[in-house]
Amino acid sequence: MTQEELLQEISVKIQAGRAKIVKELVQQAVDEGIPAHQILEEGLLAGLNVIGVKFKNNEVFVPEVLIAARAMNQGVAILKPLLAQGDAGASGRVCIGTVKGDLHDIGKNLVRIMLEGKGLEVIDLGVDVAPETFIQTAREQDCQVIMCSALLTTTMSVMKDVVTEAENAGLRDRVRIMVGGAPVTENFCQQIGADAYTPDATSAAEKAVEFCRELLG
Ligand code: B1M
Repeated sequence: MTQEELLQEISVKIQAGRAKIVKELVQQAVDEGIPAHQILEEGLLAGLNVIGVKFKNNEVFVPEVLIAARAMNQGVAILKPLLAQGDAGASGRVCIGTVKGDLHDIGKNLVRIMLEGKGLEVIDLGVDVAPETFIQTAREQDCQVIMCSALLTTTMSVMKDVVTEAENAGLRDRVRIMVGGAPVTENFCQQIGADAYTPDATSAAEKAVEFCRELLG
């Protein structure tokens, strides 16, 4: 199999939700020297995107998407140590979660991997996180950054509530609020008064490091 065929096969097995085979193929790709980010983008995420389109067109349903998502997580687990490699010299503490009403966590988990790779301390609040939980955590654990992820257009508005609650709690000058996830845009970020939108996990981690540096001096 060529490297291109191997990545294509990973995508196909993601679509079929074959977690065990995905793990084996991802390991094979790593052993063959394909860069982790390429395996992620052209293998795992490519497969999940196909499922996403089929889901939208009612060609597959929640159970198939769930199985594909599980296979995705298994593949990401193999890549995690490689994705997280890098300049782990930064310091700071952030909390991250998928906002209330939203259970999508694959993107959030990728952001977490990149944050940890930079050396930041990450408090992962999981999914379905209420605004008050973000605020309470940031206050009690002295976080420099609150990071909110949303994948549903219907849950994006919770991010505005996080900004409002941070203002009400008097935290706005010492905590930065970052937003992201497929439906989120720069424009939306500005509208709700958040501090930064980033389109992907790598840029999210870079921006979080920048905010931590700025706040910690
Ligand atoms: Co859902 N789902 N889903 N789903 N699902 C979408 C999001 C959808 C676009 C599918 C579609 O219609 N094409 C659609 C949303 C439509 C909309 O809102 N306009 C949708 C829907 C409708 C639903 C349900 C309502 C379906 C139903 O029940 N009828 C339901 C909602 C459940 C809920 O949350 N309450 C639902 C359920 C599910 C599953 C549980 C089956 C599963 C999630 C499993 C899991 O996450 N553990 C699932 C999945 C897998 C998807 C798709 C197929 C894939 C999402 C994903 O993981 N993408 C998705 C279709 C699609 O996106 N193509 C879809 C890969 C991930 C790496 O991308 O999260 O964007 P993403 O993260 C990127 C960047 O956005 C960024 O970094 C990541 C990597 O670079 N990023 C950040 C993310 N967070 C960030 C935070 C930051 C910065 C960057 O700073 C803070």
